[in-house]
Amino acid sequence: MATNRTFTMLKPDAIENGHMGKIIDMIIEAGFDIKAMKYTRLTEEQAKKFYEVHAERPFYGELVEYMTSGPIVAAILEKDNAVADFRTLIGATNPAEAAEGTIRQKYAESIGRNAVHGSDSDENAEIEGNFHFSANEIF
Ligand code: RTP
Ligand code: MG
Repeated sequence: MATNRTFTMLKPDAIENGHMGKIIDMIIEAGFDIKAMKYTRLTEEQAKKFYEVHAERPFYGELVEYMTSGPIVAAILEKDNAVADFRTLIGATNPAEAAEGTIRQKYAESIGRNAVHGSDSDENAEIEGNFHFSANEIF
C-alpha cells in the first residue's frame, strides 16, 4: 500500500551553492506539502547510519564525509504517490543522466554531490522521517 509521504534532504552542496530557496520552491510548486522541516548538520554517526546500506560500497567514506561537510535541510513531504513522484522530480542519481527540468539536472554538481536525497520506498520514507523528526515536529 503506497503511503503519501516521503523524506528528503537538501544536501550540503545545494546549501553551499545557494540553491536552498529555489529547490524548496520547486518542491512546493510540484504539489508537495511540507509536514516537517529543519536546518541542521549531520554528525558522522548519523550520516554513517543513514547510508548504512552503502557501507560496503567504495564511495561510502567519501559520502559520509560529504554529508557531514556542512548544513542540510531535512524535510517530510506529503503528496499522493509521494515517493515515486519525488524521485521523478529530483531525477537520476547522476545529474548527467537526469531528465531536463529535474532538481538534480538543474542544481547537482556530480554523482557524488547531487543536491538532494529522496527516499526509495514507503518503508524507508517512514524510517528516515522518524530518524530526523519526533512526533511533535510533524504538522
Ligand atoms: P539518495 O539515496 O541520496 O536519494 O540517492 P539515490 O537513491 O539516487 O542513489 P543511491 O544509490 O542511494 O546512492 C546514495 C548516494 O551516494 C552517493 N553516490 N556516490 N561516487 C559514486 O559513484 C556515488 N554513487 C552514489 C550519491 O550522493 C547518492 O545520492
Ligand atoms: Mg538512495
